[in-house]
Amino acid sequence: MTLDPARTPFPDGFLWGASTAAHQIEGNNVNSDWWRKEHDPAAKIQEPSLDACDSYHRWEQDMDVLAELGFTDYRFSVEWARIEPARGHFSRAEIAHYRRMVEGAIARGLRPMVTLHHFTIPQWFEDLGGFTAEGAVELFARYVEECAPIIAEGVPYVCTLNEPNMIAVMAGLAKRGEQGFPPAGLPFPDEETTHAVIAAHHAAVKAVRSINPDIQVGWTIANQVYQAVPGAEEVTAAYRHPREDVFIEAACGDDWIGVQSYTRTKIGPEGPVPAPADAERTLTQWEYYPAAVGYAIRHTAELIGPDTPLIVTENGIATGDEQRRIDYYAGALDAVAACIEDGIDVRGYLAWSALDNYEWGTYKATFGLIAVEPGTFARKPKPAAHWLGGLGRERHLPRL
Ligand code: IFM
Repeated sequence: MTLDPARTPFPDGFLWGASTAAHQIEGNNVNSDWWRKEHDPAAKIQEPSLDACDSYHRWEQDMDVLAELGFTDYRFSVEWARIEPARGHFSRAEIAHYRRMVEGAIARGLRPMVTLHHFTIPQWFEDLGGFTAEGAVELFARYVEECAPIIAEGVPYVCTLNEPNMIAVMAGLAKRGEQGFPPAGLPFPDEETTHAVIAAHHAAVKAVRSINPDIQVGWTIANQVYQAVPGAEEVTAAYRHPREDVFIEAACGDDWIGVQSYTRTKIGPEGPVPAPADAERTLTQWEYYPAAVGYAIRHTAELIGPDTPLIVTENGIATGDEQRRIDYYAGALDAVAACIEDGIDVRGYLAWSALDNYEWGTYKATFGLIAVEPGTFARKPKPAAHWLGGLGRERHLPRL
């Protein structure tokens, strides 16, 4: 794939990075709800996270590799279950650990984007009832305030909660005692959880701004790219609203909003329509559809309006075919560039994920730009990592 020197749509300061989440890469997150779930046979989780990528100890190496590859930004999350392993006990050591990570990123020329909550919660918070428990929003806000030493200096972007719509979807499944997702589309989100996470986000935005008003704070939405089969436009809008739009609307007034997309979902008059049997699928069984991110950006921008910048905070593919991974990123970046050329304020592109990691129940769905050898934890950048990192340096787009 040759680069087109005439096509450099990315503005100065564009975030060019990769994303991770603590539970998926750190290993031994023993005080979290997920750790307990992974060891509960009734939860029927394929495999536990165990040591993950051992990034709790190897974060310096992760950052070295990303910086050497040419990336300028690194999104990682701090783990509430480590910072507050027991209610009201805040670990100074863990706070210092995450501060070292922030400083380590800056020292390597990587701007840190810090996510405060990426799916996992402390087990004690889960025992209370999670986000819908009495006082939960205040407990989350208190945790955010305690993160001040981590984020107060040198952190340009903070994400409060990652994919709140998926949190509400998972809560809906759990409340109804259902296991697994339907063949297409998403289960109905729990409405109480939807309200609770929106309240938690608003409380967290306030807390972050009082820590440092210069921090750009927002949250990141899982965009499913619902595409209406002709005639099903109203059904599609009604299907999408509780699963996505309500969370985008709740970001009004934030400093930015995160777009996270991987594939699309077609909606017909009766609801979601599975992709045809012969459609190309990735290791997560999602339809291969690199254009998704462009649709996700356009829908988000239309809903939130021109005053809120967008950042692609996750986008990528689970595959073992390294050429297909590059093809996917090339197609996705082409779509991102077209959005920028059309005047949409997209400020960054962060790939999911920096490393092959724990994909919520399995290590088989390899989303990583960097492979991690089981047992030795050796990091090995894949061709897409070199390609994408180099593109970050050049800022020219490939000619497709
Ligand atoms: O791995 C997840 C991540 O934790 C949240 N967004 C989607 C990714 C791929 O499924």
